[in-house]
Amino acid sequence: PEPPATAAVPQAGDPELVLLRRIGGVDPYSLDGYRAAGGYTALRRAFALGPAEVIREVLDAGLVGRGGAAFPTGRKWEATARQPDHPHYLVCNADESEPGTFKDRVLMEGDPYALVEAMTIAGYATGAHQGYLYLRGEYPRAYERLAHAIGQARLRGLLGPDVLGHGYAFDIEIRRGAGAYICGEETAIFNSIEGQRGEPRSKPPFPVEKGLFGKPTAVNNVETLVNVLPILTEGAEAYARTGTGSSTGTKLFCVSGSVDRPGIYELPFGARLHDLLALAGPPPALRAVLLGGAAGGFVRPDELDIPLTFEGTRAAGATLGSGAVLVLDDTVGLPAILLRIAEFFRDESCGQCVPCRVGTVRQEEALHRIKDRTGAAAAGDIALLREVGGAMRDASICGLGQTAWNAVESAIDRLGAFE
Ligand code: L3W
Ligand code: SF4
Repeated sequence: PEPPATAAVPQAGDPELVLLRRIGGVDPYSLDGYRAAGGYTALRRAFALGPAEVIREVLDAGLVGRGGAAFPTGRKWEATARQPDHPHYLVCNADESEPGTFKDRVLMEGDPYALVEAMTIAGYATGAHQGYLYLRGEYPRAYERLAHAIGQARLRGLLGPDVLGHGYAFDIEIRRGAGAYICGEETAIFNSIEGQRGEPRSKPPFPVEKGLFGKPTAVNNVETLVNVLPILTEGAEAYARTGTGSSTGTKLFCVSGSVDRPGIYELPFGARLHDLLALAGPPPALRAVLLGGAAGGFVRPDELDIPLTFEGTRAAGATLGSGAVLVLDDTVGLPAILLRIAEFFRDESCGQCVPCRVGTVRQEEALHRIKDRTGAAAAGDIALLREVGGAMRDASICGLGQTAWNAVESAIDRLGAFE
């Protein structure tokens, strides 16, 4: 098929953009600059509405989680807010570690006050007085800017015992990860913050009931939280006019691989994959696009018309995940890519449960064996991969093991890898 044409690229700072609007246009160290660009109007509106109405707005806006699982944010907040057990906690999952995902980094480095404001609103809505920002350890610049922003917000009464004079107490502590992918799993974050090994807990109970320190906790991804600002400033109805019925608003896509302009692109949900590729400068000979990162699925060059929505990508046998879009041209060796993904999961498995601990090793071994073989020689190992993959998907405790075979399965079934 013809490669998509190249289109004009909207620049960060463009007022047409929602989440990237201030990036590059405001000084990330300046609270006054953030306020002059509209900062803290959302928190004022939140205080005017009260916690229950803030949750109502988020529900009406149709906001769903941007970490990959697309769970409705308003439902999570409502469930946390109504728990009789106290204290409640808010955790921001900023442990951005999905291969090919770097959108939260751009938000945190370019617009740190937006996350501080959004966390304050989330804390207010869910009845939390303490927020933890669990930040990927390999993001030193984001750490420095967020720590500065939190310090300034405290000095100016935007965090602390009486936020904006409204009698609401809220503060944020940053905790930094140490390089483990699994610490981005929401319950492994709790263990890590509590000083335990970063291993996932079995769910249920869900964090909304028993989370950090065993208390009700709302955990949200950075991009999810930042979306709350336009919801409150523009109103739920206006927000929901962008996107589709089930995927409202805009999404940040992280485009990497064989493109001329890798980077972050903000598009309304429902844009087509070929629209996104046109912005990034597609390769002349496209082999496939891996959507959703290492846990995602492949899209073929004849499928670029799929809508970039959670429901649309699912229906096409792929996933939107956290927005990773890895573009592969026809010079790429698919077996080598699959092996790299398998190595990644084997490396990052926490080892707590057998299906994932053993399955990720067996998967990598089988891929090594079949890398240079095709046809009948590879068939036995492909059958083994299916069996091991099925066991990992059905019996692993957490998302890492449950999705560790997704990309390999998709490459075999949709791209005919090893044929
Ligand atoms: C209350 C219920 N809460 C579910 C909550 C749950 C969690 C959220 C989603 O992530 C994704 C995967 C990949 N009452 C609830 C409930 N919840 N039922 O909703 O839950 P879940 O279990 O569907 O997904 P998850 O395990 O939180 C798995 C993606 O994560 N992934 C990697 C992501 C990497 C990044 C990154 O680097 N930034 O995001 C890897 O698999 O797409 O869909 O909060 O508690 N009845
Ligand atoms: Fe650990 Fe893997 Fe089990 Fe998750 S599925 S708890 S990463 S061993």
